[in-house]
Amino acid sequence: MKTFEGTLDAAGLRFAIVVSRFNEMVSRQLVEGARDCLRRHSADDDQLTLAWVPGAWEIPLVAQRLARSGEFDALICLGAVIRGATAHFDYVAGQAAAGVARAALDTGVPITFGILTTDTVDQALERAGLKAGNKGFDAALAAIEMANLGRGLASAFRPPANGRAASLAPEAAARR
Ligand code: INI
Repeated sequence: MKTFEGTLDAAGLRFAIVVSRFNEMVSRQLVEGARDCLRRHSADDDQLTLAWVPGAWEIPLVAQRLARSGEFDALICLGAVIRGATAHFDYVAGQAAAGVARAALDTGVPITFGILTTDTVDQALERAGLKAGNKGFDAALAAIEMANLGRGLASAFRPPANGRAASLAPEAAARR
């Protein structure tokens, strides 16, 4: 049986983080968690790009643009959408999630989802380095695994004749 599983070695891989400034105290901790994870898994700091956007709503467009550049093996999206008194939360959180998923599917580049969607600030802080871990770290770990899985799949399966590459990150793979 052929089995594929991405390793957790980030050496030589290129990552971009897209993070929203809204609820910045939380977002900064998520970025720290992601950077900590990348460092601990041997990523090179000069292979990391960081893009700040105003809010989670703006994350998908920038993620899609960076993914399309072909410069990255994987992207990590970070932010915090915290429920308020109105339905605004549902629109922002829902579209951020749908947009990130679409950017990944449209480009073939792995894009992980570290955007917190919580009812309270405390719940967000707990997931940004306090008692519930750091979801930025987790999203970076998933990005490393998916980037390596993409490499493994790219070398095992040829792109089909219609030109759509089998690689999770076809442009990045082509540059290697
Ligand atoms: N953006 C967030 O990232 N988190 C939030 O909690 C949030 N709330 O609650 O409003 C939020 N709103 C801003 C939104 O993402 C856009 O930046 C804004 O609507 C401009 O397009």
